[in-house]
Amino acid sequence: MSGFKEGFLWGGAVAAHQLEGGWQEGGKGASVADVMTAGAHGVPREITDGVLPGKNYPNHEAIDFYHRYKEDIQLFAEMGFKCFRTSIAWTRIFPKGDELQPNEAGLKFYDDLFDECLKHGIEPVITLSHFEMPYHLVKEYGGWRNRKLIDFFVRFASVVFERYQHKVKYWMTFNEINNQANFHEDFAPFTNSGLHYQPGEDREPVMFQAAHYELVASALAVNAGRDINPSLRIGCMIAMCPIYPLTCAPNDMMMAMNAMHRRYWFTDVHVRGAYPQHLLNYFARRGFELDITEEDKAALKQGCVDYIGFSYYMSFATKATDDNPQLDYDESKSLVSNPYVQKSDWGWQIDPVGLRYSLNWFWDHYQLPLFIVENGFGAIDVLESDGTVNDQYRIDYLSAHIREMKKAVEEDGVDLMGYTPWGCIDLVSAGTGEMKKRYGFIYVDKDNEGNGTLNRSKKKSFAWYQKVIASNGENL
Ligand code: P53
Repeated sequence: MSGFKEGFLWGGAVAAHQLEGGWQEGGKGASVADVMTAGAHGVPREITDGVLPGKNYPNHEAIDFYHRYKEDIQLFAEMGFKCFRTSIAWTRIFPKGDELQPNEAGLKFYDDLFDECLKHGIEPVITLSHFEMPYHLVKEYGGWRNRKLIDFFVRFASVVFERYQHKVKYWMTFNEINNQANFHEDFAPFTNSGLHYQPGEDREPVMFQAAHYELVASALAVNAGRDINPSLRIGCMIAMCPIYPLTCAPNDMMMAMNAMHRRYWFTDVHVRGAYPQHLLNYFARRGFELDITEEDKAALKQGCVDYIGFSYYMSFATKATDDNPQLDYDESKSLVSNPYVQKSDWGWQIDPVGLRYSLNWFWDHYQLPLFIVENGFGAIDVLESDGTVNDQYRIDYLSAHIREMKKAVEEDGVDLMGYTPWGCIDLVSAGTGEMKKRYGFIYVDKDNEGNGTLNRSKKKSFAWYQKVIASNGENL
C-alpha cells in the first residue's frame, strides 16, 4: 500500500500540431495536420489536396504556443508539473521528410523549449510522430504504404535522440498507432499513416502493411536510441479503449476478445517483438500477403520498447450479430452503446473503472511499466465575465479517474510511471478540429472560427490539479 511512487511523473500532455501554430515559421514544412480543415461532432474534417485558399485550417495558428511557450510553461510550473508531454513536429526538423540534413532553425526551437521546461524543473516527455508527418511524404511516396518511410523516420528519430539526449529521457515513437484499426473511416489512416485510399481499394491489408512499416521503424528507432544513449527510455503509445461484451452471452464475450485482438495486437509487436499467432492466422484466412521480411522480423525482436504509454478516454462495447458468424471486428460497425455509462457531448463514454481495468489488462499481458500519457474530458467551457471558468465537471471526471488509477497501483500492484492529462492548456481538437472541445486547466480565448485574443486564464481545475500534484494524488 505505497501510493504513487517517489518521482511519479505528474504533468500534462499536448501535441505540436495542436498547439504550436507557426506552421511556416523557421522553415517548417506542411504536415498532414496542415491540410485538415475544421469539422465538428458528426462533421468529419476535410482532408484537402494541399493548402487551399478560403478554407479554415485550425492548426496553422492553433494557440500560438510557438511564440507564447514561455508564458505557458510558467503556468505549468505554477501547477507543479514534473513533466510535460509534447511532440517534436517532424516538419520543423525535416520540412519535407526526405532531406538528408535537418533544419537547424527547427532543432533550435526545441532546444529552447526544452531548456525552458528544465529551467522550471519540468522534464520533457517526447512523442516522435503525433499525427503530423510531412505532407510531402504523402504526396510523393503514398505515406506509410511505402517502405522508404522507414529510413526517413529513423533518420529523424536518430537526429533528435542525438541532439536532445541530455535534455529528454522519456520518448514514445508513434502516437496511438492502433487508431488505424478503424480503417473504414478516412481520419485515422491519414493521421496515423498518411494514407489516402483509392476508391474501391481493399483498405485492410494496406493498413496492416503501413502499420508493419511503422512498427519496424519504431523498433529500429528504439535500437538507434539505445546506441546513442543507453539511458534513454523509449516507449510505444497505444489508444486504449477497452472493449466490453454487451452481455455475458458466450458469443458476445468471444466478439469482445476478437475486438481486443484486432485493436491491440500492435502492443504485442512493440513489446514482444513478434506478431501474435492469431493475427498471422487472420492474414492467412483473409489471404493478405504482406511485405514482412526476415530482416524486419529480426529488427522487431531487437527493438522492443521499455514502457507502454497509453491514452485513456473511454471504453467501448460490442456484441455478436447473426450476419457475422466469424465474429470479425469492424470498428466502424461493431460498436454498441453501453447502457451503464454516461457520454460526453461528443459521444465519448465516460468510464473511470475502465481505466483501472485497462491498467490491469496491460500489466497482466506485458509486465512493463505503464505511463498514462493522455486522459481527459473534452467539454464546452463558459468563460465568466470575471475571467474564470467553473469546470467542476472536468474536476469530477479527472478525480474519478485518478481514484481508479490509485486502486490499480495500491490494490492491484500495477507499475505506473506517471499521469499526464490531455490538453492541459486548451488546444485544437485532433478529431474535430474544433477549439470548443476543450480539455485544459488553462483557458485560451479563441473560438472555432479563429477569433479571440489568445489570452490565457486559469480555470477552476487549475488550482485543483495543483493540489493533486502537491499531495502526490492524495488530495482529490
Ligand atoms: P480529440 C480518438 C480516440 C481516442 C483518442 O481527442 C484520440 C482519437 C482521435 O481523435 O486521439 C487522442 O482532440 C490524440 C490527441 C487528441 C486526443 O486524443 O479528438 O492522441 O491528439 O487530441 C483527444 O478530442
